[in-house]
Amino acid sequence: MASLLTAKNLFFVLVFSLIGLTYWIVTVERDPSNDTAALEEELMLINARDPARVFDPNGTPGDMGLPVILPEELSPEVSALVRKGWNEQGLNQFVSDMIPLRRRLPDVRDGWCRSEEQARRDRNIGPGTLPPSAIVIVFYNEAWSVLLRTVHSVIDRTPTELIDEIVLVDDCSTMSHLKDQLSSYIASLDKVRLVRSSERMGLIRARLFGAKSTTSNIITFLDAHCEVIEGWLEALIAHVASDETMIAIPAIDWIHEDTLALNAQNSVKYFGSFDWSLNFQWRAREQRIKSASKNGTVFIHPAAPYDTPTMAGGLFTIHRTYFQRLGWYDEGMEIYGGENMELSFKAWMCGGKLQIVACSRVAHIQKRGHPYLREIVGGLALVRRNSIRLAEVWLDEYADYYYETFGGRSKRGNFGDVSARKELRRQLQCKPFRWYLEHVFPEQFDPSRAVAHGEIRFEGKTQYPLCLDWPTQLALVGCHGTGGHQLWYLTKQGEVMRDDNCLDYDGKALTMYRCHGMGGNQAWSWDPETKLLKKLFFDRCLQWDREFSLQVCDPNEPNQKWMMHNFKPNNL
Ligand SMILES: [Mn+2]
Repeated sequence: MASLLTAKNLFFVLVFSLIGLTYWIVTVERDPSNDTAALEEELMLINARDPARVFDPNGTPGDMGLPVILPEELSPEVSALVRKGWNEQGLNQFVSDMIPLRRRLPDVRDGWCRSEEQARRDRNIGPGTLPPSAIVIVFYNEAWSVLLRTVHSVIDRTPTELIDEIVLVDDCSTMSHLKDQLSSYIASLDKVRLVRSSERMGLIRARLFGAKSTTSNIITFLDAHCEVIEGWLEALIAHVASDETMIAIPAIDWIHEDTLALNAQNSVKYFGSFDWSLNFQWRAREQRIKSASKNGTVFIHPAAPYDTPTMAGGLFTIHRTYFQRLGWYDEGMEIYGGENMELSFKAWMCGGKLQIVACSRVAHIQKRGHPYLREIVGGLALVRRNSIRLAEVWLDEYADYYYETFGGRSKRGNFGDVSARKELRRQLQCKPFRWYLEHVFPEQFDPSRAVAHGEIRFEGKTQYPLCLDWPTQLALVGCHGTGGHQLWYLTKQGEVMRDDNCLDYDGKALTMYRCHGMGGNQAWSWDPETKLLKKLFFDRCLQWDREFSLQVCDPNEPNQKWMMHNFKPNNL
């Protein structure tokens, strides 16, 4: 398992030890007798000390989504507080706490959205005539300021007629501010209802617990660390109101996890994708916009709703009846992870649609690390188990390409009983996964069309077998036979691909680069006879001699020989 000691792994070991150490220092070494008055004084100083850095037009930090940047010099007490926030929340809670629970955000929608909204209202489609939605927000040990800013943003920036109720689901939090303090705070808020679970359910079951506790026909899910933008819910509801099988997703803007600045430049430029490890990914829309305007005779505005093959998972609007018909989530899945893919695949495969409503904008804090999983023993193994259930039920013959990412089908382990989920799929008469790939996500790399896939093994003389490995830097390390960083695909276009990244040679440097699909620096050929891996155009072959280089091709040079597996010449 030499690959365990790759640079990336070492980096993570280092980072986690540092986090552990600082946490220890903060919790153990902190003197509880420190007087809080001095601390408060310093906080006021932070606010006042450097007005150029803490941009603050109305005396309120973070107003209009502007960044709050802490001074570089902080007292040990404040530094400890800042670190504590990061450790517990995966975001800069200290900064969040400085920002009022109700802050203004700019209306970042495309101008087209406001005219669409007005046109709808002129046709008498709007608040008062559109069906209202329940808004379900699950939280677990969320920071007070982060959770309440989510709730207030919804109340302040949503027409009240569109809100059936706001259901806060406490997934058995342990932090004291989420007990009586929260109950009494929300008692004064109109339409907000708090339900609590007496045991940890996990995000997946907690969302369903909240959804099933409402009677609303339309359910909107939000994460507990969001701030909505004017017009967000109206656009979502208007889009699903007349189409029961439509799942509408807002464009997700980014609240910076360190400064809590609103960054709303890019959200509508992406659609939801996935890699063959079944991780959610974003992918640029550019090509899709181009080809739509090429084929179409009707101009489609870029701010109009657009198809997305997958969803990130936390934010969407769905008809209760449709969610129910699709079998809700797979409740055999634990905590979180994989449920977003399940809903995405089955919505498309079973006759529905998934679209991003670009006029609905919700800003979201992407936390660092996985705070939701942190206290779960074997949290990341649970995500894999969920994904295996997903693959078993929905991926057909493509399931094996997922299993190869961790060493194959024999390494699946115990994933529980999926027979009820398979029966659900049969009853709904859903289409095959291949149909989904061809019709919903044609630009996705299809591993069944790979010319070769598996490890790429060095055939020169070495003490033990070495394989091409790419976590963050290209390396040659001991072959481990369990996929991961050693799982490669040779595509029809000659790309040597791993996780959407391709082996790239520009005449000088050999690197891994995001695959661009245009050949050039990323076009290679592999000959199963000579085992040479040749860079086309430069007419050089990949050689390893304690380091990588490209040399004049020589079929008698053992250091230029590379073994690829599952060679399928018909795919050339
Ligand atoms: Mn989230």
